[in-house]
Amino acid sequence: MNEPFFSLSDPIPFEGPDSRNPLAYRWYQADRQVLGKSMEDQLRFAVCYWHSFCWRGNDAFGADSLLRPWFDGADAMQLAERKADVAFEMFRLLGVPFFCFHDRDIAPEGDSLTQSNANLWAMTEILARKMEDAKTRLLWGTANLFSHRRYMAGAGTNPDPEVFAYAAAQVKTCLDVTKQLGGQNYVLWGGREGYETLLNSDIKQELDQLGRFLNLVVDYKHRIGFEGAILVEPKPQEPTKHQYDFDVASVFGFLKAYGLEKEVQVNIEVGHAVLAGHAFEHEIATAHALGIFGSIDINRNDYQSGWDTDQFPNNVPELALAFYYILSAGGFGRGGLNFDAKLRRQSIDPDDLLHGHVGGIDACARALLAAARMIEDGALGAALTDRYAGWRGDEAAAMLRGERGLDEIAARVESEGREPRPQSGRQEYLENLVNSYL
Ligand code: XLS
Ligand code: NI
Ligand code: NI
Repeated sequence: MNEPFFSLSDPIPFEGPDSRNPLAYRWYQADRQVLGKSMEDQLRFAVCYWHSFCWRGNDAFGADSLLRPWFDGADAMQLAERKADVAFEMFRLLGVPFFCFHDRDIAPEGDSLTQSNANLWAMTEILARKMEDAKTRLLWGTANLFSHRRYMAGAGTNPDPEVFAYAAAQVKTCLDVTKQLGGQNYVLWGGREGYETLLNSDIKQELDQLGRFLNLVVDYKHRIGFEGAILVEPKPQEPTKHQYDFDVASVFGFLKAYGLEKEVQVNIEVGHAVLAGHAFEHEIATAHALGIFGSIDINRNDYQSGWDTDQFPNNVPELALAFYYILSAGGFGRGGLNFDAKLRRQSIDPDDLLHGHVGGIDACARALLAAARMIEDGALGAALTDRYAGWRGDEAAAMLRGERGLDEIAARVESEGREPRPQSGRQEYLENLVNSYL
């Protein structure tokens, strides 16, 4: 019997906004109905395995600061089991409905691909057994195609076809495992699918490889009858200088070019949007506009640092706007809200993991309530509808449908002789309106 890892044994209770208990929910009440669904079903929270249970607190200037009982020892599989025990203990304490992992987070890499696969299947069985007694389900699985040195020049985009093939083999097993565990989605984040210098990188060749790689994944998904969505996670840079899946719009262009825009959607991460110079809600609204919204990785970046700091989310007004765009477009569907967030390097106590998640969950719950008020009140939506009302006229609609040529439009404008009447964009009014719901 192992020592308990956390200080709590009972799940985090809901105590309401007035509670001073730091390990209680003040806003997140799983079964509270919001816009016709429980908070749990609206938000579909997931804990990510890598930051919570695999990261050692190391950074570019210092070694491990987080010392966990499953980090070092002779038997890697035993350590992986101990890690899984703590993971499921935390899922139970938080009451989260989902989790996410990389293949190498849950099971150690072996000396050969065969050995790595055997480790992965053994751990898959162990997780499957744990899931029988837990409410927590798998939101998505993904293959780690960026940590091992074989992937230093990319996986699908590697100049060496043998690395491409190795990565394909790794994804095949990871998809099998994700399906076996009932995963709702499968994610590909192209951590090293980019370049450090153009001097040694052939963009056309690498994009063709990446397009082939993704087509192979989609094809295999259909062959095994995996019902989850395939999601690409955009990020502009880091670790590479440039990543091909730069942002949502670039991913859409890439999907179109390789015939995948109906097959693949996006997993949007707050910190990656910020790195790309976008607001998070910009990425969400763009994905909806292009019909490729899938899921989100929730976290926050330090706005001054210039890298992906993966902090726990705590900014309610920012989250509220993001949720407004997600809910207005129909909510998460198969997607969810994955805490791709890690502790700060000095937060070395086990319970710090609980504080990070409780705060993040509460900030999201509070933001959900504000977003629901925006939707229920309808003033923001009405202002938007109003702004485009002109396009509902017959002539305007005919122009948009492509039924008028440039010459016909020109002739009409000249014959009518009317000057368009500028209208206020009302930005300050709208911003004040948003604040009134928070
Ligand atoms: C890294 C990414 C990564 C993906 C999963 O920046 O966010 O954690 O979510 O590979
Ligand atoms: Ni992520
Ligand atoms: Ni990230």
